[in-house]
Amino acid sequence: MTVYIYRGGIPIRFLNKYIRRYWKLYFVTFIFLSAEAVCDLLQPTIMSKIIDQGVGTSDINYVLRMGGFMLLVTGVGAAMAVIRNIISSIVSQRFGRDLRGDLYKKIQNFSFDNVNEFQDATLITRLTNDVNQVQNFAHGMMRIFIKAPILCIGSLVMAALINPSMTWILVGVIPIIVFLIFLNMKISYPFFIQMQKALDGLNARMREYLAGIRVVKAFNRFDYEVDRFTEASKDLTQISIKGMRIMAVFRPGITLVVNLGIILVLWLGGYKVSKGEMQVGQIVAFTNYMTQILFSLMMLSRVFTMFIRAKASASRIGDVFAAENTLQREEEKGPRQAKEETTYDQNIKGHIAFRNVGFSYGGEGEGVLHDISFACKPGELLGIIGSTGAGKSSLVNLIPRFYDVTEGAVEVDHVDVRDYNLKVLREAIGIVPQKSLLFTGTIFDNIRWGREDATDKEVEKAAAIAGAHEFISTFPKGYETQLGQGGVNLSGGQKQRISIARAIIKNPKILIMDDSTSAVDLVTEAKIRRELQKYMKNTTTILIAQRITSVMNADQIMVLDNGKIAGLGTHEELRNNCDIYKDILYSQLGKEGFAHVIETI
Ligand code: DCP
Ligand code: MG
Repeated sequence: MTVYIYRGGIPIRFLNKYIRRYWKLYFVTFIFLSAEAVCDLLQPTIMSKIIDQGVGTSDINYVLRMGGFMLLVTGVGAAMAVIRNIISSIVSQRFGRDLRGDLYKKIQNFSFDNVNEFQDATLITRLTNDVNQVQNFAHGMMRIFIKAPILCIGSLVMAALINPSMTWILVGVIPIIVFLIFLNMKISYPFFIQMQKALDGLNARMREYLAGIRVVKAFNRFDYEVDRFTEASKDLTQISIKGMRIMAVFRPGITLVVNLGIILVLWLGGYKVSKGEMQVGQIVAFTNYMTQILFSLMMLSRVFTMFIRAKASASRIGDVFAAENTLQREEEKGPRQAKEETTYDQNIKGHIAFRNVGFSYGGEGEGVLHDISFACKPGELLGIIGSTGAGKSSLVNLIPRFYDVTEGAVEVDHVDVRDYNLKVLREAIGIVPQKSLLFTGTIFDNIRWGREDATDKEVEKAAAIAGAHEFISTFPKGYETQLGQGGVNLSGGQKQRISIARAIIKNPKILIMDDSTSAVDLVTEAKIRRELQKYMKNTTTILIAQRITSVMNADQIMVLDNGKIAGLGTHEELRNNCDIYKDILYSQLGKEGFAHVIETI
């Protein structure tokens, strides 16, 4: 499979858009942050003045005056912090919302190839955890980004103003701390990336398990699944522990360096005080500035850790944004340009033609379909039969362009499907997928999902054709019955019939039913078929089936074998000419025995 992910570089250019959108508010928070920093910087100096000039000389008035001033500075700082916090929360929440929304939209537009490439589980982690990481960083920036450097440099300057002769202690300590922080980041960066990957693995396991919980229980494979989950969980734990261990070494290391610096200040300061070169208050202020420097550097390192995580997350999000939609890619590559707003919609009659179609997933490998050619006139019924894996679903998926052909062309009304506006094309096609998927909501909503403006009567009519009206009526709440996620409170056959109703309410020109009645009993299936023939006369229908009885009456039957057409014709023709068809026929007639009876029901 071709991979469209950027492996090199950091595709985080997508962030520019949000930076452009929010930079003004960011700027405002930076102003507030700077003001906060100035307030913090003033405190130790004021304190040293109170100690040396107020307490030292017993000047109570001075103490009160400066104390009041200190209170004012603190108050101003606190007020700034509150306002800045409000703004930064709003901005980061909005930023997260926008990013998540855009990402979701992008994923919505993904072709099936794209989704296969990323897999559901990683898309979910990217949509949730990765967006959160980036959002956290955006928030962190507004809390500390400007403040930390101002505090750090400001403390240095203020300390130098108090006593230049001891500033060298600070000048010596800062580079050591910076170096330690840098080393910490360099070592821990790969772990964060691994952590994210391990989290993906864990999510994938969990999703698979939950989706298949019934099978797991039925096969008593609970222990096996638990083991697999534990395995994934262990991976995450081990990597996290390694990452944390590095933190555990560096954090105290940094504190140690600073404390050594403070000891040096106290020791040297004590000596200077005894010699009358310095005052006690100045030493207090000095150690205060020292801790502020430590504090600001720690904050900076926090921002950097956040940055590292956010960078890893952002490039994972960037991969999604950078993934080219494989369908669009085809359009750009080929000579054809998608015609905007083509007016085919009114006129699509439902003529389908495959011209020497070859197809393989991801455009590589030996291919799933080979040299498929056939045509269906509007209103015709084409039955497709063939063993599992023959390529039946793959063949019909080419018509609504879930995938694009690798060779040849698929035409609807003599126009290449790649020349249609995708929306217009899909509007004309109704699909009942092989695996029925219903949504949370009422039965009514699920059927009307096929066409938003369908009336109650139309919904009922569609349900009746699909053979669903009968069983829906037996529910106490009828069409208002709530379905759980995936429609768990319906039987397989009931789900299939609702999916059929959902497809036919669209009144499509082309109806594709991919093994849609496999879970329906033979009598009901025959009934549905008759109804379809009656009401969908003008709809070209492609019916994939396992049972010959399902396709016996079709205008044409295609026998698909290993991606090739092994026979194409009516039941009579194939019965005489196609060996594979004969085999299927005899095996099924032998097994079901009564197949011929079904026709007469
Ligand atoms: N295949 C693939 N990637 C997919 C889907 C299918 O590589 N996303 C492969 C698996 C099969 C081949 O393509 O070897 C044909 O698969 P189909 O789903 O088209 O097969 P059928 O629909 O005929 O099988 P079934 O009757 O089981 O539905
Ligand atoms: Mg199939």
